[in-house]
Amino acid sequence: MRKFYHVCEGQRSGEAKPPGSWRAMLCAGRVGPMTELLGLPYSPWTEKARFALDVRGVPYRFRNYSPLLGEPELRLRLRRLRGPVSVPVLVDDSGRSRADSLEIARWADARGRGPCLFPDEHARAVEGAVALSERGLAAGRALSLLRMLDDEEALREMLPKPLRRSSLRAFVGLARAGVERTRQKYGGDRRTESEHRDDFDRALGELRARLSEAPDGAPRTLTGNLSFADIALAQLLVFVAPPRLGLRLGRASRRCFEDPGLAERYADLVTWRDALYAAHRSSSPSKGLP
Ligand SMILES: N[C@@H](CCC(=O)N[C@@H](CS)C(=O)NCC(=O)O)C(=O)O
Repeated sequence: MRKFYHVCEGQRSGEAKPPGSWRAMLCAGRVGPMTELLGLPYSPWTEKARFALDVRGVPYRFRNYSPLLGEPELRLRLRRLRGPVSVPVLVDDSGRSRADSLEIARWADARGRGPCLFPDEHARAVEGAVALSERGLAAGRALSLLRMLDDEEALREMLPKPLRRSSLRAFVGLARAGVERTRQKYGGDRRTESEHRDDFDRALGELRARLSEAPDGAPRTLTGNLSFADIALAQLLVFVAPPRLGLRLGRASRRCFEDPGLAERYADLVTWRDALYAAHRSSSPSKGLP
C-alpha cells in the first residue's frame, strides 16, 4: 500500500535547509506521497543517485532493495516482466518510476537547488564521464564479486539480517548463488579476471588523465564546478578504497571491494575523491543513510 507523509512545502521545493533524516521531514504542511528511492546501500550506482539527490537537496525516502526477494515487486513497479531489472529506481511523488542512476540524477537536477549537475556547455564532458564510469564500474564490480565468492563472511553480509548468523551452510550457498547470479547478470563471466583488471586499470588511468587536464580548484572538479561527471567518476574509487561516507558496507564486503595495490598506485585519485566528498557530500542531508 502506498504510504503518505506530511512534507514541508519549502523542503519539497528545496527552499528550506534539507533535514537530517526523512523523519525530520514530517511536519505540518501539504500532504502527499513521498518520493522514494529504492536501492542497494552498498552500490555505487545507488550512490550516484543519492549523491545527486542530496546535493540538490531533494527530499526522498530511501528503501533497501533485496535483490532476490524484491525482484517481483520491482518488475511489477517497472512493468517489465522479462529482461534484466536493476536499482536504483526512483518513484517520484506522482508515482512515475525512473530506473537508472543517470535519469534519476537528471530528474534531481531539475529540482531542488545547488550545483548544476548537467551544465549545457559541458554536456559532452559529462556524457563521456558517465560512459567511462559505467565501463570502469563494470570491471570493478566483476573483480569485487570474484573476491566475494571466496569470502564466507562477506557472503553472509549479503543475506537478510536474521539469516546471517545461522549455522546452516545452505544459507552461505544461497548467498554465493546470488553473488554468482549478479556476476553473470552484469557480464562478469564474459571476460577473464585479468581482462577485467586491465579494463579497470585503464579506466582509472583515464580518470587521472582527465583530472590532470581539469581546471584548478579545491577540490578539483572535472569541469570547474561540481557536476555529475565528478559524481559518476568518483564511484570508480569504491572498488579501490570505498569511501567512509555515502555507502553502507559491512566489514567483509568492504574488504572485497577494496584493492590495496590499486589504492597505492592511485592514491592521488583516492585523495581527490575524499576531498570531493568532504566538500560536497559531508554536508548532505542523508549522509547517515537509512
Ligand atoms: N545503469 C544502471 C545500472 C544499475 C546497476 O548495475 N545496479 C546493480 C547494482 S550492483 C543492481 O541493481 N544489482 C542488483 C540486481 O541486479 O539484482 C544505473 O546506472 O542505474
